[in-house]
Amino acid sequence: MSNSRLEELRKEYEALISRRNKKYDRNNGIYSRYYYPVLTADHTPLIWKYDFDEKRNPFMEERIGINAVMNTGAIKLNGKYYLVARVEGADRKSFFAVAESESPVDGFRFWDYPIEMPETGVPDTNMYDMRLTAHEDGWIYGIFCAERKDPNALAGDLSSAIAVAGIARTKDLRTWQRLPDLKSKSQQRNVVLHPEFVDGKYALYTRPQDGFIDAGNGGGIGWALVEDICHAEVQNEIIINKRFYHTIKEVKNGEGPHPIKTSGGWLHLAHGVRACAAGLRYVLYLYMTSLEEPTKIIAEPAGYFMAPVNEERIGDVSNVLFANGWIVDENGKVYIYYASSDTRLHVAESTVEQLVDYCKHTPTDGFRSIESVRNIIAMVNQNKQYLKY
Ligand code: M1P
Repeated sequence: MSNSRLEELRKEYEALISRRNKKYDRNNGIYSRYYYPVLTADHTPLIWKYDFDEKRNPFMEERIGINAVMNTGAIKLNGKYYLVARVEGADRKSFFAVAESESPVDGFRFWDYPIEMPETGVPDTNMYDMRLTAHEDGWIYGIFCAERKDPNALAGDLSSAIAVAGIARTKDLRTWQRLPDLKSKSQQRNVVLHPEFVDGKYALYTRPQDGFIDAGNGGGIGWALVEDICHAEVQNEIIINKRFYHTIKEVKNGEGPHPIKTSGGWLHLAHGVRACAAGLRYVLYLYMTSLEEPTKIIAEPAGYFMAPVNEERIGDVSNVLFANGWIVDENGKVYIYYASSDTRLHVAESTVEQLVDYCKHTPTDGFRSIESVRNIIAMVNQNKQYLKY
């Protein structure tokens, strides 16, 4: 029985991995979503989950459960597409694993082994959401959230945690060198390394937060320069992308992957969070900063760029889109790897040109209903020749 069951599992698995993806026909002119998720829990290798030995596993039971595959770092190396995904086990522990493909939109297959990330002197309870940066110093850095129980939690409080930025580097995604965690006065999540030196220093996008969940007084996406990445410390932190009342990023925001350098400025992808009766709603937005002054915002469309739709709306943490990886191809195409509801990973396609056009020509947020109406009136006035009444 077990042999035939294993055969069946293998067939299903190969059919899933080799399934070709397709673009949705309908789009908003800015990007196109692809139909199938690029990675799910079902994409994780059978050899991670099943003991293939019939004697030890006569019923061919799943021995290790995988709950979700989501928020991924992304990079193209030697012509191949690599995702360093957040994999979450049924035991709630997240870890990193590399999936590789010849194509940006399908065919992703995990390597046989997940990443055995080296630790610092302080053990990590959980690790997730790696941002990959091929830095001009020659290393590929992975900065991620390292989570540990709050040592000051009251007895009986088994939930309070501390988030810090873990830093590791590699040349090949296989062998990782762990560096000391980022030192910071506040907790930090969503820390991202800028790909170039700025004034001879490493530049970090930060997200200071009062607590593990609450951004609190942390005013938004921050920026800090660091002399030595092997002993990184946030000393002077400025907020470059602020949160605002009654916007999509009222409660929290966070940098996605590192920004893309374009002739018109640095193009950023980020997530914004607001609260509603259904809980927190996470959407994606874009903004641009100046090439000369990377802390200066030069464009920021109002509202979201992508929000959860259809099945994306439902999952372990519903109503969430989150992205920490994108890849720009040599032909200017951009592949945005975004996870939905902390459950599965999707891809959307655009081009640098389209995204910059979107950033530079979408009205900015006027912060009040009347300003939104005025934006529409201005649009209608431009379209006067097409008016019906
Ligand atoms: O559950 C939604 C997201 O919540 C956190 O993001 P943030 O720090 O911005 O609130 C992270 O845990 C992220 O992994 C998760 O997708």
